[in-house]
Amino acid sequence: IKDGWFREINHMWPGQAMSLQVKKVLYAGKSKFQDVLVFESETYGRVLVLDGAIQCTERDEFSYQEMIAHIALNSHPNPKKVLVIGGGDGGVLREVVKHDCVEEAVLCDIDEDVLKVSKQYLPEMAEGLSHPKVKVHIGDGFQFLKDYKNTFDAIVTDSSDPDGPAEALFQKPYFELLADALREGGVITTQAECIWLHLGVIGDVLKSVKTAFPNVRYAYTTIPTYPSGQIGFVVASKNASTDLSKPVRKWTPEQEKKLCKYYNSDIHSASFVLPNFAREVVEKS
Ligand code: AAT
Repeated sequence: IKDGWFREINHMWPGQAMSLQVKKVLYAGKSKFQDVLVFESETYGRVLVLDGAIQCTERDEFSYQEMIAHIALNSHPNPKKVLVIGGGDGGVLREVVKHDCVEEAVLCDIDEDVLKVSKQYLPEMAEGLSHPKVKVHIGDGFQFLKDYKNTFDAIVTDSSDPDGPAEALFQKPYFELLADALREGGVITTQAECIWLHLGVIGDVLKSVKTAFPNVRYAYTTIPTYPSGQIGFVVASKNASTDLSKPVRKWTPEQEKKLCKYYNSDIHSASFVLPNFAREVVEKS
């Protein structure tokens, strides 16, 4: 933070940096795994930053949390048991428990400090952590998965970027563990970066996921405070014949408006439509 502005400088997006004007720093510390910063911004509400990278802001977090959760859950006919890897702020859990069919949602984040500061400073996201259907585990997502076979209907990987504690969550052995941890018909979504910056990463992740799943797609959402304003998800299912771009369960338009600020069944389908330069990479990978 310099002259009252936070700048998101990172070698993963060289030569550019999202800047947010800071009203007040609320928390700045070092956890066992990463630097943790929370500040009140002038125009985006409160902001959570890990190792210098923006994880969420109160103003636009719903775009990412709704899309990564509901694309997976509405691509499964009856998800009962759901796992979230990462997502320590609780926002994805808040979305997962909106589905009445979900009986249990488990979260595994590596960093308990993220949960602590979220409970203290980001209550509208952290409410997901204390929902009665939710169980929280602190630990590495990769290690955690090794103990679960044939258990979950949907797994959402809401992880930070690949340089840091989340590195293993972008590699082939992780996707094999995900496939094994899913029950028949299971679905995943996983944070899969930006078409403007990370086509190489996206291609590699798609290739790895395709070795473990027969049905693999890339969808995305728009969000001003993630690098270049766009972030995607690799979506995959164990069922080869499901068209992941067509939700198998839908809320009514009235329910959608009540439950979601971003997601609706039209945008679910639209989020899989890619511009030519990205489509080429996704189809080749
Ligand atoms: N919903 C907020 C968005 C995030 S949060 C990413 C979370 O992943 C963090 O809470 C971090 O502690 C957790 N995490 C990192 N590595 C692991 C791991 N190995 N196992 C479990 N949890 C982990 C993502 C923001 C994306 C930013 C895009 N630039």
